[in-house]
Amino acid sequence: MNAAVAMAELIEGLSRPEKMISPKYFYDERGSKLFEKITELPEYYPTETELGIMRDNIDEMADLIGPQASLIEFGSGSSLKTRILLEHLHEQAVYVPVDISEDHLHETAEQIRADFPGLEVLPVVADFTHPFALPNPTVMPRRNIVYFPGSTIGNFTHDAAHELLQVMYEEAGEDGALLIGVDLQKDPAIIEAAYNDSAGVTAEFDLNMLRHLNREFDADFNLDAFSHRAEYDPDEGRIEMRLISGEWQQVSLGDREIVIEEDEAILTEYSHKYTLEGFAEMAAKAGFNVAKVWTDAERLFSVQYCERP
Ligand code: SAH
Ligand code: AVI
Repeated sequence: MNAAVAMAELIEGLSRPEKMISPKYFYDERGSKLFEKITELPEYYPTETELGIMRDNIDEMADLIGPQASLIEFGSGSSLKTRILLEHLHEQAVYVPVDISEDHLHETAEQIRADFPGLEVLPVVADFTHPFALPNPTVMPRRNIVYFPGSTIGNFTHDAAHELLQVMYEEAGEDGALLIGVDLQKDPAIIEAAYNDSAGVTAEFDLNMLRHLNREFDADFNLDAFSHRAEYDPDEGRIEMRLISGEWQQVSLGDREIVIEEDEAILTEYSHKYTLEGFAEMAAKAGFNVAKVWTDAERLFSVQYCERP
């Protein structure tokens, strides 16, 4: 993303009555590695559960997707779940991982290339909340499948999620579909534990956002003063993650001085949890019909196949 646009976006967020920074700033190289560590934590149920759903239903998924598809993955990270798909899809043609975390994306794309010879891998470094161009594959795929695992959709407000689904609807094209991981509402204690792990990795991940801004945008947040807080709001059906400053501080960012009061919070992430009905309604507003839903036995998480009717 253009640095001036990013700076303007950051300053806008930090000038709101409640300061906020978009969760996309978690993900520099270190942030991507910390997220990978989160996915291995015993408390962080989404990854293991989604992987289980993928493994248990992969043949049905592969049949629905069909042969010679182009898989366009939004927020591909380490492409962990994608590997299950790539191993089972019929005559898989093209893989287009899209991610904002540049070095991590290229490293992952290299590994995928090495492990899947014959597959055309076309990584795209982009912020998918802004318009971006998709590369042209050498062989025309039969259809586009937009893949959006991990419940990253939950990190967007309902309005922003709706807009993103509309973008995916366009990217999927006439005969395309969306395969998406959606975390479900459940006992808040399970959810809160996932975002307040005992090893403190989520706190480190949260704080890494400010470390990233200090390095990349020449800011000077005093990291030592901040602590991590994650609470589930049952009315909104979402985790809200904040960094709380234990001291008054004045932070330089671009040509601005941002004052942060003692005990003031910066909102760093929402992670919405959906009901199946709630997600189907939102998908329908963007034009998608949820044709198939797979869940685990405890109904913690879902993977959903959404078609353009
Ligand atoms: N899909 C993986 C990773 C999820 S973490 C999984 O299921 O485990 C979220 C990923 O989305 C990260 O790799 C992050 O770098 C990427 N990401 C977050 N916001 C983004 C944005 N606005 N544009 C592009 N990538 C983004
Ligand atoms: C990427 N995203 C879906 C994760 C989530 O669970 O909302 C990010 C995360 N934040 C804290 N832990 C994991």
